[in-house]
Amino acid sequence: MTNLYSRLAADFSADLDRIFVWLPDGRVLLYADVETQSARYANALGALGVGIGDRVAVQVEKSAEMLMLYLGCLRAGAVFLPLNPAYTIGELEYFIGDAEPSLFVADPAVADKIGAIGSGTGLVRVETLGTAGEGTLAALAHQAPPRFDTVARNADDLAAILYTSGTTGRSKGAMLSHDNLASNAYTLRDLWQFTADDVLLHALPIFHTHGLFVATNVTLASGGAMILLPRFETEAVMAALPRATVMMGVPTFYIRLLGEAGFGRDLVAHMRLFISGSAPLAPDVHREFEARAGHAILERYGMTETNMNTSNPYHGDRKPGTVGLPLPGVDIRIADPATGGELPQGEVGVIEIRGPNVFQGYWRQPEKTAAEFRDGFFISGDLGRCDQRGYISIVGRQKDLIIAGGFNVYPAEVEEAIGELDAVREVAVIGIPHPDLGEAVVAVVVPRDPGYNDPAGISGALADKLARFKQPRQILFTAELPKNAMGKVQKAELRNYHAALFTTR
Ligand code: MCA
Ligand code: AMP
Repeated sequence: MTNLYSRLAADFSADLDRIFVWLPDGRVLLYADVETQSARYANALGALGVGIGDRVAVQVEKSAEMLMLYLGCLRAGAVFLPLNPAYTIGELEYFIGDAEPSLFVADPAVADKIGAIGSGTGLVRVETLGTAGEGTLAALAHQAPPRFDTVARNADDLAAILYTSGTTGRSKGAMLSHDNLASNAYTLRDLWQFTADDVLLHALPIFHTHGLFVATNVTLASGGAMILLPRFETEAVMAALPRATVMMGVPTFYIRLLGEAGFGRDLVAHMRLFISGSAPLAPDVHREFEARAGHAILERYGMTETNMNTSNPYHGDRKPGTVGLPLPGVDIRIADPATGGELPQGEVGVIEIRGPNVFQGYWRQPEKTAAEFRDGFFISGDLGRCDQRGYISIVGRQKDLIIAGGFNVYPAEVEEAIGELDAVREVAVIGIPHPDLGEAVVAVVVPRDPGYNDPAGISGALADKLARFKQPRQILFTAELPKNAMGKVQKAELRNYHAALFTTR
């Protein structure tokens, strides 16, 4: 039984009258509805000619319908490929050309634009799905039969492809198998002691590992419920907290809650667990949260390519500034970045990961895949150290990456988009500490004309090229960039120089 859906259903079908999703308007979705609606989507996919192994690209706003489509894809053996709704047409062209989906599911409001992308990209078919269950795919699904025999899959067969950007070149599609997702869901369920009595406050996006796999699969694996909010809005989250038992979030969620005078012990007294990940949780935020709320946030560490790797313990010390211990069944080594040799305990090296959680490779990029593994371990690009008790701390990154509000931004991609502009001679993109987002994207530009000083001109030119979260929060101008003897831009120096750009919390 290696189809992820079959494994989840074997557990949750013990009680199909339980609630899976609470919607913001008070409506609910029962586990019985999960069975029938995912079957309808699986049948609709079949009617559209989507076969086993075909990619289904999905760029829609967060909704319970989208989750039913995800499960329908699993059941039909199709490969679910979620995309951030913030991606521009230019970005989408690349994903479509690379993944060659046989179906693209778009938000009804933007379907025309997707259709206009053209056949050159290999796009075969566009259907629509809206948050209230409207759209052509939804209509087809609602009329389709409510039963479907979930197809058998092998452990390594693909369940999903998630695109992740890279330091060089374009995004790579991380191929995740049914077994990758299942192993992680059950490990986390057991470690974090999820049960059918849990109610997860879900305010994360569902096009990434955190909101889609960690939050949703763990809830399904335990037969629990989720309060599905469209996005993180502090007021709505505060209003929903009294009905929840667990929350998962990026550090910005916790920073924003702490910014509310009304946030404190009374609101969260009944909560069982707060989990943080996707970006570093500052130790002072951890401590302030514990003092104010009476809960030690449980920080864990993961990647798109590997799902979750480490977690602070459920029982025992949740150490601020650490990402905890390797998950059961996951091997982690701290290696010499140059040689791959394992380093003595306490030394800083690159974090390398091996286990059933580690992906199947990058879609159609065997060389890139090979380059990121050694001795069977995946090279994360994160720098860390392990203490005497086995707790791992992430102390830096080998990869040139900015994490803003839990979203990853690769400077090379932003530099390329800005560097193409006529007004720009040279540009360096860096991450600067930001009180709300953790880090914020900043561009330092050397203009061709020394008198040029028009940040709005540059940001305007980026609007159609880059998703909003990748666009710089500030664009600064300078006569020259600091460089080393090899002519390489000294980003650390630039970061230090601009470190106080954003006011403190
Ligand atoms: C939104 N904007 C952003 C971000 N989010 N800009 C930079 N960084 C961001 N993260 C844009 C909006 O489009 C908006 O643009 C403007 O910034 C102001 O948005 P604001 O209202 O302040 O933000 P928000 O919409 O409230 O969003 C902030 C957020 C959100 C709640 C932190 O970014 C979020 O939900 N992040 C979670 C990301 C996540 O799930 N990552 C997991 C990746 P305009 O003003 O033009 O409209 S999975 C992963 O990393 C691994 C596997 C793991 O370990 O989990
Ligand atoms: P992505 O591949 O987009 O899913 O992002 C994964 C990256 O997020 C990791 O390689 C880390 O750099 C970072 N990350 C995830 N969780 C944490 C955490 N708890 N602390 C620090 N960095 C994290």
